Amino acid sequence: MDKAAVVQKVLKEHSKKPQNEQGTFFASSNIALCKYWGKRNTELNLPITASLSISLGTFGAETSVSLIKDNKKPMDDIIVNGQKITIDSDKTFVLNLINYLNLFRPTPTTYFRVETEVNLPIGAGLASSACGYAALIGAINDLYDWQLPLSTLSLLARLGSGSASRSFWQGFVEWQIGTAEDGMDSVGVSMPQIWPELRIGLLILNSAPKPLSSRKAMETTKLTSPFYREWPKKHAHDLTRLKQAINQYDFIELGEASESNALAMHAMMLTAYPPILYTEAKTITVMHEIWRARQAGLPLYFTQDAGPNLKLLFLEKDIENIRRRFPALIIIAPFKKGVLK
Ligand code: 2P0
Repeated sequence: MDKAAVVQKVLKEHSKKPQNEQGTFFASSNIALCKYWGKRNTELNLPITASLSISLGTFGAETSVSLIKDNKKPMDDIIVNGQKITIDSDKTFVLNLINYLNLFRPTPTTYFRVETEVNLPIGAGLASSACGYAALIGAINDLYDWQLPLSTLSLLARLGSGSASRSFWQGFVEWQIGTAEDGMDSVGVSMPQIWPELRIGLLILNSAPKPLSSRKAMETTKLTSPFYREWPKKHAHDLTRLKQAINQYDFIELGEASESNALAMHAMMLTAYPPILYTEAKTITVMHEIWRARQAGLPLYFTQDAGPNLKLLFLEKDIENIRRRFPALIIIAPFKKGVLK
């Protein structure tokens, strides 16, 4: 089954006739504590393992979508943070986006104007594709007034980018593997636990776009790393630990399981061919700082995605101590509104 067949199945009773001039939607970004790394179906972005994330509140993408009426140029208008993005400026990004938009056009020759404001560095492993595709399908749903439930938006967002399936809720979200071949049950599910003391720190060490996309990197890892066959086992263990930690509000367990999961993912990448290393010298320096702080009694952990930046995990009570050590840290309280200054 391809993406178009899935979309047809999901939207069989919905028309592609715009009901609003413009559709808009905001989606928070999310950081995986137990990672998605490897697909069982690359067409539908169906994962080999489940994954579990925490949402980033006000950090994300606000997108508006409308149809271009005077169809002089046969192309979509894509504007990100006020800048027009063309195939010449970012080929992969634009082609992926056009292919996704093809699934939702009223006619094959109707084009979209997509305008997005993202308040995160794009392409630097800070999950901007997650909030990007989630906000896009949310805005398309609003344009056509489909009123789809969030779990269906999650399914449709996954066709654009896997991690986008987790971007429709606040707090902890599990993207379930599902068993259906067409992926109808591979969607995000929100967890009820609220943990007001939990803090996420974004430590941006390099905001340049990453040289290798996660999409390519996870496929290379799956196909060439001799350790990939161990990943589902290790991952299942981490996921069980993490869910238990969340249920019991056990921060040490949450930190240990998350950090270990991220390190295993990066260790595995290093054994791929060609080897993949997102970690930079600065990343390692900070890891050592975190481990030293922990040895000195500070409950501080990190996770790392497809880039050199680190996301720190800690509790509200240690905020001043951590801010002193990492003055550039952007601190997010995922269960409270707004960004902490
Ligand atoms: C995650 N990452 O769980 C993992 C950890 C990066 C590191 O999901 O090919 O952009 O579009 O489904 O979602 C990034 O991969 O990949 C990602 P596609 P995506 O957050």
